[in-house]
Amino acid sequence: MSQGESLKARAEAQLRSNDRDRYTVPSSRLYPHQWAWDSAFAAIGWLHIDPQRALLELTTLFEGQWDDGRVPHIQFHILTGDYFPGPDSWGTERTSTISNPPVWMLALERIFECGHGHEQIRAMMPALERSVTFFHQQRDPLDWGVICTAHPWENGLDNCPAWDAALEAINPEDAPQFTRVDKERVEDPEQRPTDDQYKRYMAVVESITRAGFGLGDFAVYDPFLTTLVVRAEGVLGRFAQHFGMEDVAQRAAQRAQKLRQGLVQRLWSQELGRYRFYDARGKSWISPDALPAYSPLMLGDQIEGYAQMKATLKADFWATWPLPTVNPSSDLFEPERYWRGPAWINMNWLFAPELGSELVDKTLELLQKVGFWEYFNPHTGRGLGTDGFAWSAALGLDLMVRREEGSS
Ligand code: 9WN
Repeated sequence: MSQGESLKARAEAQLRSNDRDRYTVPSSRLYPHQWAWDSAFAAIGWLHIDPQRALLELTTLFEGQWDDGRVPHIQFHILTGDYFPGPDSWGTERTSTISNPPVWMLALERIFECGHGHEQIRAMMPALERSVTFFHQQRDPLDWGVICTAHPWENGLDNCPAWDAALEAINPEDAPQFTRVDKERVEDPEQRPTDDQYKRYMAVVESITRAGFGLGDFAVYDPFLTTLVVRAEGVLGRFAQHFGMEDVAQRAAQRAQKLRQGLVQRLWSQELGRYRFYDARGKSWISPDALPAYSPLMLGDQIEGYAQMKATLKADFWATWPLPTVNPSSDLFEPERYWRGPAWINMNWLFAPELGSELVDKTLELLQKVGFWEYFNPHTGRGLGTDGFAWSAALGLDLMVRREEGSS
């Protein structure tokens, strides 16, 4: 068996071990429920094993969609009490109250372009559109034409330095009493957020509940989430064109255009050569030299700053095991702490089409050597967080297939 074949076999075994029949858990030990963006990434892996299983992953995900269109970031199909915060803390029966980057659209596109699920996707079109318009309707409090994230967990980059200032303004004492379970489930609790951060996360959850599940005390305009909403609109538009739904295609194009303009007019900084975040509650700019600040690169060479950002990522962010989530030369860089420096496979997968085959080769080499960890020290390659992490396996599998197809 070649190295590639053995990595494929291991990725498949990993996904099967995280499989809960209708959905995939990110990690059996640390995250034993259905997370939205993890599930979408898992579907991309399932596509290469069993396309029907990939579609089932996403139809299960959409069972949890709220009437206002939001696809909740966690669905608790089984009430086990083995993850904190569970539904009681969110004030719901079965879901969290925030969304996640709409990468389910990217997963569906990958499935679609491999020739599967056309009829199911056609039937899902109204739900898909609502999953994206939710962000326009409920995540732009200043009417800037950009999307904000309502909780550090909403854009998925929980501990990113972009949230520090806005979280500082949250009173940790507003959080109810709670007991964390995550720290017992990783080898080294130092790699997880601190207790003080957790109190602030829970205080933000409380504020969202108080706001009737609208925006609470945390609202940070975010180039990463905005970029992924633009990409989701692109997929929606292409699906709509394929199905002859001209009105849907037109609406998606208009919304995408508005966000592209908003990104450049509101968040681009010529001086820094990257995009900034803006705290809509504290009314202040946040400009960490972190990977998500470069994410509009994913929109292709027509976006402002494309060449400059690409050059920076290929120089400053080119660690032994790229891509670090914070520039290693920044004071904020911590190579082993959650989203403050480690490399993550989903970020590599998202950036790979623009950064090319070297990134894909390095990513696959890392997975081959170290295994399907949650995140990785970008200098040493050490696996961090939890092992047996679904999206590391699923996206590794997809990168392998793409490399073989010559389309990475
Ligand atoms: C909170 C499941 C999720 C990922 C996030 C990652 C982490 C949860 C946590 O795990 O967040 O949602 O408990 O830390 O940061 O991106 O979706 O894998």
